[in-house]
Amino acid sequence: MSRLIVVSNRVNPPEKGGEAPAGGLAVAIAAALKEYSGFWFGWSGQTAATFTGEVKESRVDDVTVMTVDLEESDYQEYYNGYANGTLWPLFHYRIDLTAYDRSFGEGYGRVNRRFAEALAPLIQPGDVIWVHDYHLFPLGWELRRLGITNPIGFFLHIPWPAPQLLTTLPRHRALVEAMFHYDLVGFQTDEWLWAFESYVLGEAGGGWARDGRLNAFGKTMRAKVFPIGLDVEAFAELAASETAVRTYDRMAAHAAFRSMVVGVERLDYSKGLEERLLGFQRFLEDNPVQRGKVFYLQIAPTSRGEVEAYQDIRVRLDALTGRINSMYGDMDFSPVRFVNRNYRRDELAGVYRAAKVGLVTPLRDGMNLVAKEYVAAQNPDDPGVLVLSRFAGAARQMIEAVIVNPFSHEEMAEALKRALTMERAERVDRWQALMEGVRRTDVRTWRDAFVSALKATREAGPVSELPVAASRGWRGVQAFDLARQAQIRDQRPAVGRMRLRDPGA
Ligand code: ADQ
Repeated sequence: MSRLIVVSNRVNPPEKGGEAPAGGLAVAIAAALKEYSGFWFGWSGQTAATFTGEVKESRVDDVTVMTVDLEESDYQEYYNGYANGTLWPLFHYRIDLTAYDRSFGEGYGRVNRRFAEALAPLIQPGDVIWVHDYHLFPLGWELRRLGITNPIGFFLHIPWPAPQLLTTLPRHRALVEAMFHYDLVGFQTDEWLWAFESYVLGEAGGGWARDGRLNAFGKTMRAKVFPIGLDVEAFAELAASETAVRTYDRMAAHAAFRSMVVGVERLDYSKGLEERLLGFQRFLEDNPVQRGKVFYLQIAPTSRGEVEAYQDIRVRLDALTGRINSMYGDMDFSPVRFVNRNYRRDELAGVYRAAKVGLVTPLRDGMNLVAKEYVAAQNPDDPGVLVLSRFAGAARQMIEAVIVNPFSHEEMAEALKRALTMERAERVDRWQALMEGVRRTDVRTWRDAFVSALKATREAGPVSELPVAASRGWRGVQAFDLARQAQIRDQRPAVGRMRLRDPGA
């Protein structure tokens, strides 16, 4: 079997039961590497006075990792700068927070070149290379420049922005052109794929080959949807562990005679935490009978604290929490608990299970694994209700959740009321359908589908037929939009696994 080389910005396999923060990407990649031979390559998380390119090898929880240190200026320009100061906000539709600084772009290009130069000597014929996320768009191109001809795929964990937003980025064409040096590019949902194709057709004058591959910049590649999922078995093990059960008991005792609503995410403006607090406030305002009977626990550890846009979120959330608690609290009760720290994943599983409502309401999110974890942790006989933002990639699959628009406080308040008062039979119906989807689209399905599509794309050889010329340009995009919309409409009933009674009817 060929080796799999996974490349991502940070290399941090989550240690079993470890305290280290485990992002969705880390959890998913570690699960993928345990079953393939190969290694995980990326930044060690350390900075050095000068870049040496020395690769350090180690084993973490059965995964071989190869890491390089970066220079301090790399860290500032590439990581804090271009990746998290420019691309992250732009790709989450926040052009108001997007920093366009020439030095950031230069640092980003430099680190991608350095990664490629350190990685290239480790690649053997027959290896399959899988690059992850927005930190590394140009890596495939850099590897090709160094003569690497192996199959290389790229998966984007975050949304892809609409062309109208992407074109605000200086040198946006170079970024998209870089993607045409991969054999396969994967997106979380049809919506992000659709936005990417719109750019390729409308801005880059590209088109489709007859076999469905995309052609632009004189190159051909395949773009496809691969929704990421959980390592369901590992999560079930965590949820059944002693720590999870102990945490559940502790939280359930705490929530006796009261219902707990839970939110869990990194402290990030894309996750909609302020809007969520305002929605909860509105719920208390509109439903006096619920006051004192419900509390909302928000677990949100600090992330990317060196990036300016992240620095004042905590202050604003503290102020909002204080306001709601002073308005609706009592001598012995606070309706909002805001906890700014990481928890072990087994503890989180216990907290999820004790919560009557999982409130997952990002303003924009590639997929969102917390939504899936919340569902996977529930008691099948008496499950809680998932309230999910329509702007999370997960909402394209998890249609049996209570879907909300997080920008509307009224809608959030109504959704909370509906979730907290939902009859057991309906909760069970919804949960069964959601859990079936979580199982069906787990991390193994995601990994295997991507790796086999990457190999198949390479085996299919060069495209023999020219692109369909009629689909080029903005006129082509209009026709394409209509066709895609019809396709999405047609797919919806197939995605839904049950028809729910409409409680509002
Ligand atoms: P993230 O933005 O990190 O991931 P998400 O998918 O929700 O978002 O994953 C978060 C992970 O971190 C979950 O596994 C969760 O359990 C864990 N976590 C969150 N808060 C924690 C805490 N306080 N303590 C410990 N663990 C915590 C990016 C994209 C997503 C995409 C994933 C995977 O932004 O849209 O779903 O990659 O592709």
